[in-house]
Amino acid sequence: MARFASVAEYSAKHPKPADISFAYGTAGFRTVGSTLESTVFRVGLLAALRSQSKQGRVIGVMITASHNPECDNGVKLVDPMGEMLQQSWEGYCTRVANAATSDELVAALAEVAEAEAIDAAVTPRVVYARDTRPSGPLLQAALEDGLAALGTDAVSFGVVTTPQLHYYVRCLNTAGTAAAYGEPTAEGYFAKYAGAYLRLVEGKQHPSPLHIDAANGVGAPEVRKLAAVAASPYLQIEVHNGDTETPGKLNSGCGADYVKSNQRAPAGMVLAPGSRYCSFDGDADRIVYYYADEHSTFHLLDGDKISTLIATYLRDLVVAAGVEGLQVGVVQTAYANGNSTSYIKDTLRLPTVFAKTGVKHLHHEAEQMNIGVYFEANGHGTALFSPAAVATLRAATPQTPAQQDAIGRLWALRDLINESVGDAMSDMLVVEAVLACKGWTLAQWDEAYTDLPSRLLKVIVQDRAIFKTTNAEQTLTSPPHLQDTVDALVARVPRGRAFVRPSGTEDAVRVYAEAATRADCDQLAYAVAGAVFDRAGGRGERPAEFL
Ligand code: NG1
Ligand code: ZN
Repeated sequence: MARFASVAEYSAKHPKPADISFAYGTAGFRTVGSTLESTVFRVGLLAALRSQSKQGRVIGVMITASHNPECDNGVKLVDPMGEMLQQSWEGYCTRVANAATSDELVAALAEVAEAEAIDAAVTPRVVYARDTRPSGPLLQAALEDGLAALGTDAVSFGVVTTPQLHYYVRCLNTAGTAAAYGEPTAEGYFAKYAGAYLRLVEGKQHPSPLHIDAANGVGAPEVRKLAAVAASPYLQIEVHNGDTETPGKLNSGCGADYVKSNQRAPAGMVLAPGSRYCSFDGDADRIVYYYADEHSTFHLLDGDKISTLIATYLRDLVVAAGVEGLQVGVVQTAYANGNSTSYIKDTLRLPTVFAKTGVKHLHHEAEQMNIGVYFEANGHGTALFSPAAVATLRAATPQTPAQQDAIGRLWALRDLINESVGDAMSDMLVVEAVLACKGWTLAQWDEAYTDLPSRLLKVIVQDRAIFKTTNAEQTLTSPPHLQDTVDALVARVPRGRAFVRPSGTEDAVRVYAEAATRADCDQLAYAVAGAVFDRAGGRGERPAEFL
């Protein structure tokens, strides 16, 4: 096919490793960085086709492996409004990545072009970026070959956070329309979020400094730039784990995932009681907060706590605005702490739904809501104002100065929130703004509810594909009868809850458990993990720490 005439020649420079098969999962392709060259090259080809299928609208490509170890890398496509790639294309990506030869590759591309009735005359437009990983430059070069092979009009944004790239894509595709999102430049990004932040906090008490663990990733330089624009005294930050140069440091003993999984402070940070802390992950799309109390006990404010904080503030503003027709809802996954769900339902009295793991699922559920707040417990999330909510706000006629103030704050919050994707820097500013408006310390925020003890374990099995789930991934339908075993174990402990699902990003099965006490929770988690191990040919040591 003439349109793919150059593909074979370029592809020869990036041969596919024969013994590896790739899958486009929850977070795109993600595995050991040194094995990904052919895949990233092919993602360049796919990005071009995706852009052509969208009549030349700009598609994004991000090279990152987020919170995963430094030796890993990954690549994902960003759709025109800055959202995750439409699910129906994930299969194409997997097929194209696994074509064994150049001929097969061209055939796979031709299939996509035909299935999507792609017009070859459209010039594809793609923007791309990467995080700080050492394998990034080589993979970027492979991506550039893929883009060149299809004559793409391509622009690099260099080394930026994942949400910054999502922002640029949305800005480029909405420029000059009623939905214009902002300037597609670094200055535009910082000005938009810093400006909205200052509109919310001006006149409020100045917050104490915020200590940020940047996971030794791209968030470190970027948040420093943000702070320079947002300006003291409303945002004073101190960046820790900001070394993006020394090999081996990215996400090592630090970052949001480490802090959430281990429920402890990152390496090199001693928490002073009364001080305020947060951690980003390696590509700065996740954030968690934490502090130490006067007994130096560690307290985590995870994605659930951030979600309830934002939902509370939005609900208060909606009431204060006195506008009919605005309704806040919350989307969680099964990993949300049970007490956060009860708090949203029983105390905040807001509607809440469960989505499958992976932000694209939460995002889609939140889009169904009037104002939808969504977060994964690990700190990845944001909020969305539906077109209906925006129209209601636009038509509102405030009767009092208080109502006018509340409506102004809702607009400012909407500007402050990165609606394309969860964004650690934007989320941080939202949290800082809400805390400043409420005059709350982290401990006061933490008082909303107490987390039930929880435990997340990983079991390595022969073939995780045999694990199939339903009910927002909370119930196993395969292997047969394993769910009955889980149910029986759960029934034994007060407030017990546990579920098993295959990871979408790692070759492992995840086991989550919670219960009224730490001892019961750990007992339950390890009993379920043991059952999974026995039933599915577990690898390594049988999980049995607490039995
Ligand atoms: P998997 O590996 O499918 O559990 C993990 C996270 C998700 C999401 C993705 C993408 C947990 C339990 N799982 O997915 O929430 O963030 O990575 O990065 O945190
Ligand atoms: Zn991330």
